[in-house]
Amino acid sequence: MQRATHENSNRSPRRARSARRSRTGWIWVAAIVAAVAGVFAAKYWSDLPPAGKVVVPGGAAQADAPRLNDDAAPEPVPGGMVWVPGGKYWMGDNTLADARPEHLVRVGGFWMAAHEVTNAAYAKFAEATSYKTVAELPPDPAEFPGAPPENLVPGSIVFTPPEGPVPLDNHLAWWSYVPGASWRHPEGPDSTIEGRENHPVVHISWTDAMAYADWAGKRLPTEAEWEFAARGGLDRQPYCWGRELRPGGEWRSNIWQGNFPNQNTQRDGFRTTAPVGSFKPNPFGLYDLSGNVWEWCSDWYRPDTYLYSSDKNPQGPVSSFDPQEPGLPKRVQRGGSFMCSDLYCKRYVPGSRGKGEISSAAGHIGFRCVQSPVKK
Ligand SMILES: [Ca+2]
Repeated sequence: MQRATHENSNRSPRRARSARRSRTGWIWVAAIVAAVAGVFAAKYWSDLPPAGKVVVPGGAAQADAPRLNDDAAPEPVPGGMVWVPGGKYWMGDNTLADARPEHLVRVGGFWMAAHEVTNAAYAKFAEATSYKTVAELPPDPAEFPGAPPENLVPGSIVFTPPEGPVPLDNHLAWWSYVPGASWRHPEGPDSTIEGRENHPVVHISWTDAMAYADWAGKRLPTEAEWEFAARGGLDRQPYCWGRELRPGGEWRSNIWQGNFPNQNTQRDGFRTTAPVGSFKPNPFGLYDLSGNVWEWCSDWYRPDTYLYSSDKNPQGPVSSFDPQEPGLPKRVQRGGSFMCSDLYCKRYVPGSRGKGEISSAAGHIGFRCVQSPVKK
């Protein structure tokens, strides 16, 4: 199952890179820090409610039926977006430690992009603004004291599948820091996005996603909005499209088939990213909310968010805390990616949560935008 790093390499890659380069000097420090953090994390996670013993905030008063708002979609319709009507729904997943308890939440209606942001769309933004993503800029030496200057080069984390089966407790067996990798060069400097214009943009950090959203006059979804949209009006179904993983034998999202991480049988038709809209949409008309690429949300991440969160348009906690990497500021990611495998990470289901350090990117992380209706 997913850990801080699961199939998602969202420990800060720049920090990880610095540590690797001065491994000898840091190994004992890292071991001590990990031991202390582990003890702390074990205590912390033991305080989270166990599966099957969930207390619903608000008690019986909240145990009424979920519903969809029936307000008509406001005009005009923003291009490429679909109306998500809002309403009341059961948010969360009691089978996952950081997604408990399932609880009733109200969200208002909003527009959501039908697709993840594509390479073509991000290219327009980059051309108009000359914006450079975090992966395209050299790391700040102040963040990595002691790192040799020649090692402070732009780059990002790229999935590099091993030759054969590997233990699933060490993500470094399938993730590599590749100098020159970025959204323009997803597998490294020799790769391009030519022919992949309608694929989701990847190697996008939270700050890169926010920059695009600001430019576009949009915003990132809250975690509650994202999950409401992903569930498509279905009540507590295990998948965004209903009860079955493959209704009628048909794959409904781009995830991983085969033995992760060395064997990808591509039964769904795609080894890495798929062009947006390659699979059927959910009942709201939204594509790829499950799999393909992780999608950033606006909320800070905490594993205990749902113990305290508001039941009305929750905006997330005021700060982040990840007991697996205390001190690193993390935001929520949702939806899983083409690397999600039932053998390792089932985070492509709608109630599950991911997380990422805000300046960290990787080859399976993208986003989509939402927009609030204009108030009359
Ligand atoms: Ca696939």
